[in-house]
Amino acid sequence: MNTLAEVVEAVQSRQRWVVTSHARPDGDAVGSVLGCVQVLRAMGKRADGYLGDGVPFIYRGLPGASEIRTTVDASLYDGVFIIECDSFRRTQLAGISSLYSINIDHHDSFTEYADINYVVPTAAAASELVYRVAVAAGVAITPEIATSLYTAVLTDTGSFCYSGTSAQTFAFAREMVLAGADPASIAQQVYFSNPACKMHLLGRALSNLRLDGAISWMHVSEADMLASGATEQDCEGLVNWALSIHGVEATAFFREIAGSQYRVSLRSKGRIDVARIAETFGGGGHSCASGHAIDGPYEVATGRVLAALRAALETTIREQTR
Ligand SMILES: [Mn+2]
Repeated sequence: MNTLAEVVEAVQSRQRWVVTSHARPDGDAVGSVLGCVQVLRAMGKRADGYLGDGVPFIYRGLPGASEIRTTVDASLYDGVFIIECDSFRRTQLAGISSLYSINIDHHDSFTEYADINYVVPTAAAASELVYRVAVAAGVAITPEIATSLYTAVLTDTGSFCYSGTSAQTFAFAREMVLAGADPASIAQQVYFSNPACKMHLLGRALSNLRLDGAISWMHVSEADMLASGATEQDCEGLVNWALSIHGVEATAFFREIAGSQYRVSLRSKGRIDVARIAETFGGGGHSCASGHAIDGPYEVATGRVLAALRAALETTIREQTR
């Protein structure tokens, strides 16, 4: 593992940077990339933001979002700065693995695949690490940088609700507000600007809600997606509705994708470590929020995932009553 100083030195010793994050980007991925691009430019570098899947609708108002591109010509760059990915492949950007690489991440399940690796699992959002880089490099936080980094921490903590949220998280958020992030207008943009199709999809997902003791699950099929006019990005966050039920400890959200496969989002209120469950299916994430893919058919996929959740729950109960 490398130090913050080594990250800054690595940036300073190369001139042209690709800044990127994972496919199906969430608020942390988008906000951190946009903030990082500005930080690197303030360090005198050429820096451009790339996201293999583009910027989701609700984040297109962020400063610099319209500049983000989806494919990269690596020959134009000296290095790639990768935010919260466990591999080059997670970026879904072709050609970048030949570049000098920096990996910054805050996931519990991480790998040290890059030339420089800086991972802080106690950080509530990757954007906090971008902020640390900025401070270490002596970069002043502009209102634009603050807006992007605040949006990232707001969304990655579930509006400061998830268990990773600490005094350190609020200290970071405070710095962003002092630097010019406007909490009310950012919340308006992120939480009160949903496309109508997402609400129709939510209705279908909720009508598929199932409950068994402390575990809940729901799914959306390709037909649900089609009927509601929704796209992949409209699935983000739906899983939280199934977790919001009294007495539910963990939940699974199944999204049907091509070829009888399912993308699974797992969420926990804290007693069950869902990162460990996702890892057994080839995925990963945080102890309270993780994901993985699984082969169908639906009954087989749900059977396997629910069995893993029930086993984890039983283990937790046994340990707590011991
Ligand atoms: Mn994150």
